[in-house]
Amino acid sequence: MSRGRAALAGVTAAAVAIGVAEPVAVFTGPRSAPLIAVGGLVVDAVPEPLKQFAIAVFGTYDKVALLVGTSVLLAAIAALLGVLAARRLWLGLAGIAAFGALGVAAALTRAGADAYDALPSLVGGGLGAVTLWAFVAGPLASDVTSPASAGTPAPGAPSASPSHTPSRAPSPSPAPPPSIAALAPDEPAGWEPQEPADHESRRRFLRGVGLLAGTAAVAGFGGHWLAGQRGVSAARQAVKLPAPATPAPPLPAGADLSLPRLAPFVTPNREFYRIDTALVVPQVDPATWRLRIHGRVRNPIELSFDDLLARPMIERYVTLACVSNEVGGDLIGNARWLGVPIRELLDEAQPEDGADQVVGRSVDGWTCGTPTAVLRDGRDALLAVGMNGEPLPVEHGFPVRMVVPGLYGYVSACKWVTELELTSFADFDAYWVPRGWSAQGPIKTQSRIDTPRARGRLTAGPITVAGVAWAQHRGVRRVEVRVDGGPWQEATLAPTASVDTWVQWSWRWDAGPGEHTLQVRATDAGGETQPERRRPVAPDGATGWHTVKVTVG
Ligand SMILES: Nc1nc2c(c(=O)[nH]1)N[C@H]1C(S)=C(S)[C@@H](COP(=O)(O)O)O[C@H]1N2
Ligand SMILES: [Mo]
Repeated sequence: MSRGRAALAGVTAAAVAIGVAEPVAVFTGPRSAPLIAVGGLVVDAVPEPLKQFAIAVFGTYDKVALLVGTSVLLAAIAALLGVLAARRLWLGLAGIAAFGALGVAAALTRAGADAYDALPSLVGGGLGAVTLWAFVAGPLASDVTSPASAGTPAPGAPSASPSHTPSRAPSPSPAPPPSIAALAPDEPAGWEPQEPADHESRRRFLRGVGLLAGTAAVAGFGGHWLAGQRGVSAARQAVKLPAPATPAPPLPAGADLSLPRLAPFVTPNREFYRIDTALVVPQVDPATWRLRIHGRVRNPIELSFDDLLARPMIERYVTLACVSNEVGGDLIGNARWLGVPIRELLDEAQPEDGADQVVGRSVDGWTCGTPTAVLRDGRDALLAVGMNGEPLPVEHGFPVRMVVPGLYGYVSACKWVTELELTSFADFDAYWVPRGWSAQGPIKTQSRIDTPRARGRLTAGPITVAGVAWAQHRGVRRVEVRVDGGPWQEATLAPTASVDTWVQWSWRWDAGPGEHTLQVRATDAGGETQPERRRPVAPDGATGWHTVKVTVG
């Protein structure tokens, strides 16, 4: 078998393995599909600098990049396994078995996994192995010259070893001189002499590849689509949100300056940034959802979704921000959230003394650690069910998530939350802490220039410079702008909803021709001004002044 054919056989076997696993995963859940399960392991294991790189380069599309990267790597390994299998069939089969085992292990070690989650990898691995065998030593093997010949060699039979290849069945035309055969033992199939038997074998091989790859694709994409149909979007549409007992105060007139390119005061749900470690969005059925408040509490509580909806709800504008947001970045959004104050639930559960951390745990096992004191200090920390008047979008945590004003998302904003566990910071590190991020994550004061854009070309004359600034739960007192390192000039702040939301600002600039540098800085209500010093996002949020260069003509 030529090296090219062997590699193609390996890739086809891998495609069959991954493809047929998908329809099985329709029954066992999308996270048990081998590609997703192993991808999840990679997400959790990727060294932090690399993940930073991925977030920076691919933005919120880092998951697609990860899956594509994983697939390319898998294809390369599969090609290698095919070549190995052509030499020693058992080596290739052992390789497939190892990958199947990896898939099983990955599926079984995910949060909330059960024994059935092993099935997609087992079925996929099994059929992948049969495929490899069929190409190397079975009915599709290239050195079986006619269907009537020798029959089907058993796995591991001599036909799998390259030494067997030269002694192929006699052919009508003279065989190539041994010297040539010896010089080029692994020539691609297409280079071989056009003997009828060879021709026939190549056709059979290619037909096999086409048929199996096609089946794998249909099974893979079909299964994936079917699994999507089993999601919770229908259940989400059926949710009737209660009216808030305390609605959000109406937005003050002028909170939204409605300037082109300026972020709107309320971020529409479909434009709201999304950050999480989930390779497939968790589908949590509100009918079976439960929230457990447990750990170091005197009175553990368990709530159903209906229990939660029956409680008085409040509605608040809160600006959520990601610790990975670079200076000037857009991993921030402002929404009107509807939910139950976490404080009230904690009061009922009665945390023990010293239980200074509340660990929010998601269905997918992700955790965040929030100071108990922050959740009880009177701010509007919510178990949210509504976002801008709709049930939470599935990617934003349906049916229930945490929203805590003033803290970065990674320490507070648990999506698809199912547990609040009272513990202490000394006793438990949440997901991002052992990965190098600070256990405490108060949001740093920041400001951003939205218009004009960096490298913009403008006409001389009056120009409105505008953007947003935020210092959640402290509030923004002042925003200043300067041009070309000149004196700081105070911008006009638009009215805003509360200290928990960002604020829009604007400043009239009489722009003269030339290259100019615009800079912005904000001061919070406590009088603290953003430091000039640039710090990276890790471990607890970036600092520095957003700086934009423009050309005025
Ligand atoms: N279950 C779960 N919740 C999570 C995360 C996650 O990875 N998994 N990421 C957090 C982070 S880092 C941020 S910034 C916010 C983002 O919320 P959003 O995607 O709704 O904007 O969710 C938080 N909640
Ligand atoms: Mo984040």
